Amino acid sequence: MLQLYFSPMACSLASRIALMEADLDARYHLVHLLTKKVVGDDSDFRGISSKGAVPVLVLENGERLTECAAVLQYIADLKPELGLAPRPGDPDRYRLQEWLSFIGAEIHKAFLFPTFWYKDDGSLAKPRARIEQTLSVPSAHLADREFLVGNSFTVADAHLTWVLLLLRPAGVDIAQWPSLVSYLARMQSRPAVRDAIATETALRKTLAA
Ligand SMILES: N[C@@H](CCC(=O)N[C@@H](CS)C(=O)NCC(=O)O)C(=O)O
Repeated sequence: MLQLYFSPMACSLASRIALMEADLDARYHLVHLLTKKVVGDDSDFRGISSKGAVPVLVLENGERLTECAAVLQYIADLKPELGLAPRPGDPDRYRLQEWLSFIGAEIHKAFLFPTFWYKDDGSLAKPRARIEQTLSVPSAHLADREFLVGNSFTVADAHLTWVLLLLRPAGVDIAQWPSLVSYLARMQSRPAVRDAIATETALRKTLAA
């Protein structure tokens, strides 16, 4: 069985959404990102991945795959008939990779990561200013489209959904991008997305308690 190392409402949420959209069984291991401990057996998460970051997907053959973009495409390719990623060779596959890279590098690492991990001693002013310009890209793209790539839900939508959910806790008002507001509502109306978020919201509360 697949196994996912995750932390509640971290970027690994996109992988959980993808697994649930694909209706794939997996064993989930909760990681405390500050202590780098796997909750339950208290083992050192760095023994699972030297990167110390989620997601880590343990494949059926025991290999471990990291990085959202790779993990998401791997999950999508387990059920190609669902179209969670355009098939290799389809020009839209590159569009999917284009979005996964943009979300991972320009939104997650350039903005969300420093906002949540570093003390705001004034150094966050630049990432904050830049996020408005960065989010205007998916906002314009989604003004007349339902999904990021093609005409159906892909793992790029799972990734962007996670990013948009974190905007409010990161102190950014999503209301300034009406197309992103309606996109997020559309994504959250999907049963798999809704259930994944509900599960991780509940787990996050447990961790905080
Ligand atoms: N480039 C990685 C970034 C993964 C990442 O930063 N994950 C965060 C959670 S959203 C994490 O585990 N951070 C802990 C750390 O870096 O120490 C990816 O796209 O998967």
